[in-house]
Amino acid sequence: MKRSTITSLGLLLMLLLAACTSTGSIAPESPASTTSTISDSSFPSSSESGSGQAADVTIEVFQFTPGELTIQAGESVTWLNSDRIDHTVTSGVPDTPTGRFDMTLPEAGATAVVSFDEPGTYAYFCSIHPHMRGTITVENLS
Ligand SMILES: [Cu+2]
Repeated sequence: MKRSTITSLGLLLMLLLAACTSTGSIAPESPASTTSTISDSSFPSSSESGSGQAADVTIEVFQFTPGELTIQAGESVTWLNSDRIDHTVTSGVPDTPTGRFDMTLPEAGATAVVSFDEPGTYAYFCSIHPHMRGTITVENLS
């Protein structure tokens, strides 16, 4: 009776010691590996955006930049999506699209080009995020 109590006490001590050593060896490793994973994934994403595309209007952080652009008749406008989500370049305003152009730029780096031959003011927006608006003013060649 007494011997079995001693044996189970010894087993308990061994289990406690084993538990202490295993948690002690895991703890210092996990914070270090988490930190390196975060910095590894954030570095390539910031360097990817410099693709060298010649864009007239950049779509970035839910905005057309510049929001107002003036060109000469016969010139074209290139839009570049720098966000990692879909945007559209849709002619008109959200309630009344003109149907002149409606392009989806599905990812970062996607571009769309529209040429403007007729002078005038062309409003456009993003049909996914209607608060995103822009204007192209086409001036007559003189
Ligand atoms: Cu959008």
